[in-house]
Amino acid sequence: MFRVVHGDITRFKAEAIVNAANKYLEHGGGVAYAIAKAASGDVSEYIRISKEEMRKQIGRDWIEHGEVVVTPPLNLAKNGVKYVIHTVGPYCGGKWDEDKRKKLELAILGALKKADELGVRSIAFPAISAGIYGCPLEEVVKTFKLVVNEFLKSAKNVTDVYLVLYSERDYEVALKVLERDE
Ligand code: AR6
Repeated sequence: MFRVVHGDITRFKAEAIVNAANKYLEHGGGVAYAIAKAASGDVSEYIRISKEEMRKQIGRDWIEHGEVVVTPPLNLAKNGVKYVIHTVGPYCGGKWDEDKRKKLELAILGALKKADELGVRSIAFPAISAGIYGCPLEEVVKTFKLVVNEFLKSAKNVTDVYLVLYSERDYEVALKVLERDE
């Protein structure tokens, strides 16, 4: 099941939540800052943990589209969160093309595959790349819809995937995209 919901991902109850990170896991703004703040209270400490895990899990100081890093939920465990999965979407700056779509697909799929591997049943995503990275929200939601529905056909553990829209307006846009059959 794929569903769009209106809310704050730092309050959302799911076994895994995804962070719309940058490739260095700096968590300087947007949903990344909000997640780091909610998880640890101390954003620079959560950045330190993220970078340490990135070195352990990836062996580098940056991630490519499709690569993900998992960090502990700390305070977000109160929402039933077991893992925070960091993924990096494309930078669009208002533009959209096949290359950006492909990078977003990789970013979404990387997090879904990791969650499935970890035995997670429910996972919540923010609208990756639709904020500071400036990708058109409609295209982002369309990409989510296609990637998630395809992924769910062969998932072993993941059954519930949520796209959490922070603003009422974004939520309305996302609902409209989902209602279209394309
Ligand atoms: N819950 C759910 N969604 C949220 C929340 C929240 N608490 N806060 C913001 N959003 P962005 P990006 C929405 O900019 O475009 C960071 O600095 C927001 O309205 O967080 O992928 C990273 O470190 C938007 O729809 O991520 C990177 O440098 C969506 O989350 C860069 O921003 C994504 O917006 C990544 O940019």
